[in-house]
Amino acid sequence: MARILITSALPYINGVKHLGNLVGSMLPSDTYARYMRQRGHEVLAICATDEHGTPAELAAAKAGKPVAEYCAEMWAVQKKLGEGFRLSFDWFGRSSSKQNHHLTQHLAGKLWEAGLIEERMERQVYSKADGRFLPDRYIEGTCPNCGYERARGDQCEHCTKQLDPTDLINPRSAISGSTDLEVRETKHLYLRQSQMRQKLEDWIETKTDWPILTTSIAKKWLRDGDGLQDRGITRDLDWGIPVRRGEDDWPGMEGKVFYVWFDAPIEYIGSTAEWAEGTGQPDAAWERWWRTERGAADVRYVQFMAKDNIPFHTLSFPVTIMGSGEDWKLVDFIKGFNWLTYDGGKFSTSQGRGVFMDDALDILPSDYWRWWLLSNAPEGSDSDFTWESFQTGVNKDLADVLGNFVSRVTKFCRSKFSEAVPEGGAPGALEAELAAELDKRIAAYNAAMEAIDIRRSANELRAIWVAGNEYLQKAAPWTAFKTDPDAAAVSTRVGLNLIRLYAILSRPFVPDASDAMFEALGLPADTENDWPASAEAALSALPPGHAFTVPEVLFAKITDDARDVMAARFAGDS
Ligand code: B3M
Ligand code: ZN
Repeated sequence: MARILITSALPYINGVKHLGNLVGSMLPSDTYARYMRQRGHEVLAICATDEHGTPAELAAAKAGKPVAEYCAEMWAVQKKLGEGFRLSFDWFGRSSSKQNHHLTQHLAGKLWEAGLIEERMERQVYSKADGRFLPDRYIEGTCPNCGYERARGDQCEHCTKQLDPTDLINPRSAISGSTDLEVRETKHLYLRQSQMRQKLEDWIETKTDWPILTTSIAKKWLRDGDGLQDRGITRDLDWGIPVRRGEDDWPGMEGKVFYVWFDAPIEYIGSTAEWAEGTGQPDAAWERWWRTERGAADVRYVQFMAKDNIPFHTLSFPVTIMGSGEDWKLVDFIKGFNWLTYDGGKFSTSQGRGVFMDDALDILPSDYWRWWLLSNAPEGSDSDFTWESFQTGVNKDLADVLGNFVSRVTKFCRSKFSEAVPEGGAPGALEAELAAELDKRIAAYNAAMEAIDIRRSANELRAIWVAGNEYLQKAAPWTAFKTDPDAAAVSTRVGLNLIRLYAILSRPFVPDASDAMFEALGLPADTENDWPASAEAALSALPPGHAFTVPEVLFAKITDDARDVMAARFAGDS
């Protein structure tokens, strides 16, 4: 049994997330966590809202609420939506928690002691029209690296380069559009990332099993000379974690807070500390996941995130925790994702384009979305959500293959035998063939899940569903029943056992359907942990006489009309 720490990138607080955000980190992290728990490993799955920074302040202002109140409300909304999608985080915390304040200030103090934080008089952009300094995201301009004209002051989303606001060419205020900007002097703290270049490079060199997407982005910014510039980690904002070193005031830094990207990854640790407190455990409980000298040396730590977050997780956050000189657990594996597009373009909050998590759950149950998103996860390249593709995935895979199988087998058994696993007959060549096929498929499914190849895992799972359907087609108990009732009893019994097997294997992808299958079979929920070691044994787990009920339709098909209505509803303003 291994110990696996899983974190999903923290959804930003400023609104309900869209399906692209969901599939870019939270959803696959849940599928992986569920799989690993079912395999008997000790898993801790952590997420939280990322609550600081100017976009939070602006969203609160727009909602006409104090920022603390806005964040508390949006946290509750996001937590509830996560539960609606059955995201099985052990804790969904908040980067504004007291634990994160404490840890962020503590690590800043350690970095200062280690000489890795420098005080600098910074020349910072001040907007006279807006009457304020314009940090990071509130300045837009042309990227000095790739020429993209709408780069933000913290990062160019086109080429992923981390930027400082003053790097931008032709800067303008993103609030007012004003170009009447001037540079004023103000003291700020810089994280001396450049001091850690060699250490980081050596560390990343050891990560030979990382996906190419992850290492290529990390190495690009490490080797490109200026990729590992020292980074400003403080901002002139009211909302955020006050700049202190440990428990002490930081002279000259009054009224400033840490930069959101400094404290956000620390919240992975903070949220784990929140979990310990929230579940009535002592600090030792979270430390054994994070402090290598307090039990975390044998933890495998896996992070999930969209590709624009990779530089912060391969460079900035490791600098923070390595540079502290303390025994913090470093990430072992980073799973990065490309983009999900919506009907050939971008999801857009402002234009109401695309499907957001709240709308999605209003329209259809979470399993439908989970299945399509995971089986089309943007791994090797970007993926495009279209309503046709969604309709096909739901109707073919879920309704025709999995749902139909469950319905056929249970209804047939009820009508020809009874609402109990039939007895009689003995497995023969067809069953041996099925077991051999399943053994091969389950091994492939396991391997894909271990490798966190989400699409490949979905394909293997689908193949396992298909194998059951093909078996049933060949065995044809409805025909056999007239001539050879024992043969019909065997294949019906195997069919019911396949439902049990599907409930277990499908659970990381479609947990509600798994629940429905367990319930129909009268099995306790902990049957999920009975991961099959051999198909032959799994196909006779339910003994003759075991009672079941015919479940409600597991998946309803999406009609062409319903599809067109949904497509029109989410097409956006333009
Ligand atoms: N909140 C993702 C974003 O808003 C960011 C992830 C933080 S992970 C520590 O783009
Ligand atoms: Zn760029």
